Amino acid sequence: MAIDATHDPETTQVIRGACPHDCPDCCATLVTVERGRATKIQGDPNHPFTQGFLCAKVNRYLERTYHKDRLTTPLRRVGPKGSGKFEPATWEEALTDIAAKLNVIRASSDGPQAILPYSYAGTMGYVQAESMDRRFFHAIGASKLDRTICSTAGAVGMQMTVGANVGADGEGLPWSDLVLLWGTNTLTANPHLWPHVLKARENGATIIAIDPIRTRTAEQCDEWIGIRPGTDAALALAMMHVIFAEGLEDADYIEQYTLGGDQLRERVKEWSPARAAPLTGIPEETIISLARRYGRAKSAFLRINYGLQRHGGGGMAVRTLACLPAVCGHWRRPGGGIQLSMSKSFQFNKDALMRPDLLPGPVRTINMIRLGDALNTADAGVGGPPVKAIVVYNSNPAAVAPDRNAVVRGLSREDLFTVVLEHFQTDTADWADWLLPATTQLEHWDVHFSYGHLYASLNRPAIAPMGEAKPNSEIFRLLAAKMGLDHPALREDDLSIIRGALDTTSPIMKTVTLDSLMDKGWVRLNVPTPHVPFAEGNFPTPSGKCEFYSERLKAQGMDPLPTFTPPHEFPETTPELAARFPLNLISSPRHQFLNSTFVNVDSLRRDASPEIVLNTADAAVRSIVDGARVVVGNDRGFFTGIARVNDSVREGVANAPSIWWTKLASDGKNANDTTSQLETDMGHGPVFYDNLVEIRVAD
Ligand SMILES: Nc1nc2c(c(=O)[nH]1)N[C@H]1C(S)=C(S)[C@@H](COP(=O)(O)OP(=O)(O)OC[C@H]3O[C@@H](n4cnc5c(=O)[nH]c(N)nc54)[C@H](O)[C@@H]3O)O[C@H]1N2
Ligand SMILES: Nc1nc2c(c(=O)[nH]1)N[C@H]1C(S)=C(S)[C@@H](COP(=O)(O)OP(=O)(O)OC[C@H]3O[C@@H](n4cnc5c(=O)[nH]c(N)nc54)[C@H](O)[C@@H]3O)O[C@H]1N2
Ligand SMILES: [Mo]
Repeated sequence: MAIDATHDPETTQVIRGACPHDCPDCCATLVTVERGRATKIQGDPNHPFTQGFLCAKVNRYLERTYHKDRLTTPLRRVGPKGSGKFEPATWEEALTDIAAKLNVIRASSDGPQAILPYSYAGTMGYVQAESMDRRFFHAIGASKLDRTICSTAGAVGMQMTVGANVGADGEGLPWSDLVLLWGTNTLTANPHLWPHVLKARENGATIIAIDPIRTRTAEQCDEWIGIRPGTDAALALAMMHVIFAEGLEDADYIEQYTLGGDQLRERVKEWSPARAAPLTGIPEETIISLARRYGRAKSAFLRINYGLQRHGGGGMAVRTLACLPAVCGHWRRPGGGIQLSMSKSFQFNKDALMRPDLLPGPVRTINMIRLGDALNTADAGVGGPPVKAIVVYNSNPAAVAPDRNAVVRGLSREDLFTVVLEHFQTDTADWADWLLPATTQLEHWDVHFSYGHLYASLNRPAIAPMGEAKPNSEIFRLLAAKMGLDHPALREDDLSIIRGALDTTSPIMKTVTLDSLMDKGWVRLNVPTPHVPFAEGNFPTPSGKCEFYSERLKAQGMDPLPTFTPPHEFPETTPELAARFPLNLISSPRHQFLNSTFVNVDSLRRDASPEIVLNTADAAVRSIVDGARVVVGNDRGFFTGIARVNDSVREGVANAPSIWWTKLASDGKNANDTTSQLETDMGHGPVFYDNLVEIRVAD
């Protein structure tokens, strides 16, 4: 059977692709196509990191692709705003009307900045997520969107400490002697790391989960440390206290490759385990034992992910944890170090993709997590004109953005012109004036980086577009032409865009060529396996060292040394709020969903309803029994769900596996009815898990 043969309707073919979803794993896929129809999707068994299996969700990708509810023609709103009532229209009608309306706004006194793009990571592919779309919005001079909704707090925390969001290579795990899965639910959010973790265990490593929730990952670990949310920096500081006090640091590594060792040593003297214990909710002995194990290990792998940085002090927490491997010299060896993300190892040519040079001049930036404020304020919350048009693609803000009530209030504005590019009629799509059908990964070209491994991948279209669906890139090309924009960069086809993305002199990208990608579907960056980035320092910071002490943070008025920054909503610092709302709600991904994607796939949602997991003690004082219908709320809003009472969450914490489509929940709400638009200490990120609520039995 031919792999990637030219499309021949008479034969069975296997087409190489890449999973587009927002997940560190970026699996290499093989799609079997029979007579033009995809009949099977599987992982590529030759891919060294993802090794041929797919997750619970992407195993259902064909069900999603051929779903009866796929959008197949442009749709024009006919009912009142938000009613979700549409009628089919032609592409010509849709593009003509959208172009005219956007041109009117551009020419009005509000000007082009009244137009706001809103996108995130429905697909991670460069072509469909950050190429023609960005060129289009740059060319018209629209407001820019600060895409903060996931990772910026941690990314800045890493940048300030090790210099960039570069991490330890998961393929080094077999050499690890201790693995800390710290604020990450590996088996759900990053399942292809797990076989590598198991290799470490086979070789004798201990695996420890540090998470307020005993997740399915924590259950598989040798130990679960149930930390209080938002207190990780305090734990790391106390660990360093013990490490320095007992001489477990790597003095030579500190001397050669770090900045501010003496100041850090002084700082952590303040952080005895006795001080950290009540803050973190972890017994002193556990802190001491963890510190000793970490200090005595030779090659500890610290896998953090984005869960732990969704708190007010998230940037500082990541920064503080990122000091640990330098203090103990774990970076020296394969399997040692810290990994938040591998993303900055990839050096695709972003300027060629996005063409910032097309911008007519400086434009304002709107933070995507403050969409509620941006849509409800005369100056969009940042100065300048109100937002008069929003073009949403690769995102479902009416479900995923914080402070959902404010977002929906904004989307309901009669004077807001809303265009949504989608596969399905999502919660956001219900608010559209125009709803445009987009292709899925099986139907378009793309090129991918990964944030969990070091392989770039190519995605080839396996099947023809469903109905009249078009790739995002094509929709923006057509819209640009209709609006009279004639720059050649707005006409480039998808393969040329990919060529441009690969056009770089960066040595790490030397192996990543269109030929190599066409040949095998994926290719490793030009680094050895495993890659040990900081064995001899070479940190991409201003000083070239791991910066325990950061002049850059000091210049921003922040503490230049690692410290503990409490959450915005925290009993010790906001006691009155905590008295009214004593439970910390975490709303992390449900195993079967990918953010709000896949929620409408029946075999994944099954007949489930939103659930809220409570600790037995917290349930008892509220007379909540397992299976009861409960209301979770605070001053921002509320949502309902079915209580699950057990000890998989620590006391004081509740967990609402997310992110539900509100229209598939009986109350039309979800966890983001309770989350806030507050920002993290670094990177202007969201604080989804820094969220105090009260829970009671529903009436
Ligand atoms: N199946 C599935 N996979 C996914 C996703 C999905 O929706 N579904 N989403 C993808 C995306 S967009 C991302 S960003 C990643 C996220 O990947 P992860 O960061 O691994 O996922 P989260 O579930 O957000 O957070 C991980 C864990 O952090 C814990 N946590 C929350 N607060 C704290 C804290 O203060 N300290 C500590 N130590 N732990 C805390 C949560 O209880 C949770 O178990 O996953 C990706 N993969
Ligand atoms: N309460 C709470 N809220 C959260 C989180 C949480 O843990 N708890 N997690 C946060 C995180 S980490 C993230 S990353 C964000 C995720 O937020 P989003 O990036 O908005 O993710 P999704 O909800 O998956 O929505 C993506 C949408 O893009 C569409 N899509 C996919 N591919 C394409 C394409 O090629 N073209 C077009 N036009 N559309 C496409 C999908 O159909 C889907 O509806 O949510 C955040 N919100
Ligand atoms: Mo994310």
